[in-house]
Amino acid sequence: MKRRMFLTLVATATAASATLFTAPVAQAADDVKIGFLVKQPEEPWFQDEWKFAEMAAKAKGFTLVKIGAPSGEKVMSAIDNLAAQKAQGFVICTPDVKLGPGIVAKAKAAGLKMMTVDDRLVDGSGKPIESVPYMGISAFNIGKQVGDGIAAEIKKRGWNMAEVGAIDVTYEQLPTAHDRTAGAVEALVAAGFPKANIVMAPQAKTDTENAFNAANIALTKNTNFKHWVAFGLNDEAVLGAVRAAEGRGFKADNMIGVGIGGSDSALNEFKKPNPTGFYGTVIISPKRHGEETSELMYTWIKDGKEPPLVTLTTGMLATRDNVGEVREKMGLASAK
Ligand code: FCA
Repeated sequence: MKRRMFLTLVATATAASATLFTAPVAQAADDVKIGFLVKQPEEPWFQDEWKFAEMAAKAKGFTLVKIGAPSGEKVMSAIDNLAAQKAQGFVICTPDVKLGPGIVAKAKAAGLKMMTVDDRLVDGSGKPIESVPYMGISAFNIGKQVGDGIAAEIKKRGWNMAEVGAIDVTYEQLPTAHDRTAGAVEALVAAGFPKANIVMAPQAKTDTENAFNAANIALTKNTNFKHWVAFGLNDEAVLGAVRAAEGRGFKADNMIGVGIGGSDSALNEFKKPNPTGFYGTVIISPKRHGEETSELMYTWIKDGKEPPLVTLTTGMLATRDNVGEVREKMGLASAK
């Protein structure tokens, strides 16, 4: 009995002080809180997305809750957590698109609005879940820009295409990754690159280490090429291939790697005093993917206006020679 009284007293005191402490934020009841979940928080692209989401939060006056969610379990507990802190919605780049139906059900049960970014959720049969608003890159076209950039540079260097191998770092279980590398292959072949010289290098995870391992196998199995080129779903994939090629003596003069992204992984490579095999990147917009998605979610919560169901963003090819200009054109220059 005594114990219960004590507990009641503590609870009352806590409640009282909680009221006291939150009192100054008078409009707390209709404050907007938005979660931003990303699958690989250590990747510079996602750091940039968060940075731009923070900018939107500051400008609009909502609270942003950044959560790294590298597994299905983490996504599920993050949604519970958001609901417990009275968030009204979240933006997510899922660790696995096949979690789609589970995430949709969980968000619905928790009463949270949801929008996806970068990677689109799929249903049990692998089709995109069209009812969930999505902002992604125009993957196939951006892949084509990668392939065109590589082909132009091969021609500029006067290489004989028959003597060039292409490392195609693939991650087929992710539709946007498939579309990006498929676009690059199509553009290369259209430019006269021999299809037989394209070597698939499947990576187990979308990071540099796994791309390095995949590319090493491709290089070991194909010792007949004089030069190499490489492409993949992002900058990290291409950096892995570039590092693997360097290990076998294919440096800047004999390697043309073109990534997708344009965040620190690529920028740091361009800042090195001497060029590397990482020749270029198609810069995409973490500003649109971070800031605009958060603003769309904010408007949805505040005014009930649902975001467009599909928004596809574009990119621009940049090399170490013009990266500053391209970032400027894309409205990214002030971000660093
Ligand atoms: C996917 C990739 C990221 C980034 C993003 C736009 O999520 O894994 O590296 O390219 O699309």
